[in-house]
Amino acid sequence: MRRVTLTQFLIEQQRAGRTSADLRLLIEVVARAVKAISVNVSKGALAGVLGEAGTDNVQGEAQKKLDVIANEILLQANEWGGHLAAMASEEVEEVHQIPFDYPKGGYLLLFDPLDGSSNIDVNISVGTIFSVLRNTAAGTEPDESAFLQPGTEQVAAGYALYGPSTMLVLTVGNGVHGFTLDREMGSFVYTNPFMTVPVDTSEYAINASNQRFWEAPVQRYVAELQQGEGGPRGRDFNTRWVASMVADVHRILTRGGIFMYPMDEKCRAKGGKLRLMYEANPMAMIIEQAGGAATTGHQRILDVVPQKLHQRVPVILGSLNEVERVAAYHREA
Ligand code: P6P
Repeated sequence: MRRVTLTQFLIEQQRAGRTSADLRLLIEVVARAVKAISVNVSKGALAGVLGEAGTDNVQGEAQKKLDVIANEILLQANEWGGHLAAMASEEVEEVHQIPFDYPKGGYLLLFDPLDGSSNIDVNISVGTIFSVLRNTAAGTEPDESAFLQPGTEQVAAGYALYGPSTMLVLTVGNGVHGFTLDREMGSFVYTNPFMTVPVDTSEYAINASNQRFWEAPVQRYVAELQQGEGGPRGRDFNTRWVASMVADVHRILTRGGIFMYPMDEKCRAKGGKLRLMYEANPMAMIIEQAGGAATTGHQRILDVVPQKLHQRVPVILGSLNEVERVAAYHREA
């Protein structure tokens, strides 16, 4: 069977009026950057990129952590293309402006360059998460306020998963589509059209070591799951926790499930654990586009109006019926 690549998929989305030429270019550039990150991630200890920053590599340069390298790859890949007005990264406090000698475009790119990087040193899957907004700011240097748009304003969202295979999962608002990197050809092959989240599941993902910190609705929900067949849910449930959001979300997109990093007493002071703009929002767009749901417990994640670029939110997402159950328990509390 003839293989369709990411490039052909994006040209066909543009031909159907679902993406602009600039958005297509932006996604192609991010995909190329993700391939470079995948090469670095897959080298592991062979490339001396593991462990903490601060040591010197063979050239005597300051050795950088892999997430710093991933951040630099994404920034440098996207600076010159002329499709962006500015960028924001989990790794960088301030908005990253496009260098003055490059043209600017109409989009804002936000990303977590290497999410789950604490798993790198133990060779467990990690990922890159990205979100695209339209630039609404006047002037040539958008500041933080230009980025503070609710997740409903995203024009595209996606992630790369550096697992046994490297995959790119993407939505431009017309369903969720998965691509697998063919390392020999160096191209992303369209392997997973219209990925959907089953509305029911018997699998849940949460860091159970935080149980004593959870709020009552989550305590109630998880306790019912743990009671299994003899409890109010009438069936046994299974649990998974990779501690790499991209891996957990990808599993849910592939076979269903519910992922929870809810508000708890430990992270309350920070507003939650996960970041809104470049973790929760892109994943929420993907999950909703795949027929699932994503809530803070009190409101739809995509409706949250951001106050700060790096703000955190509680995240409960995945199979529609389970997420709605947790949201109902919050309403009843
Ligand atoms: P914990 C990784 O650091 C991350 O941001 C997400 O990818 C992941 O879901 C979560 O934190 C894991 O948190 O508290 O279980 O280590």
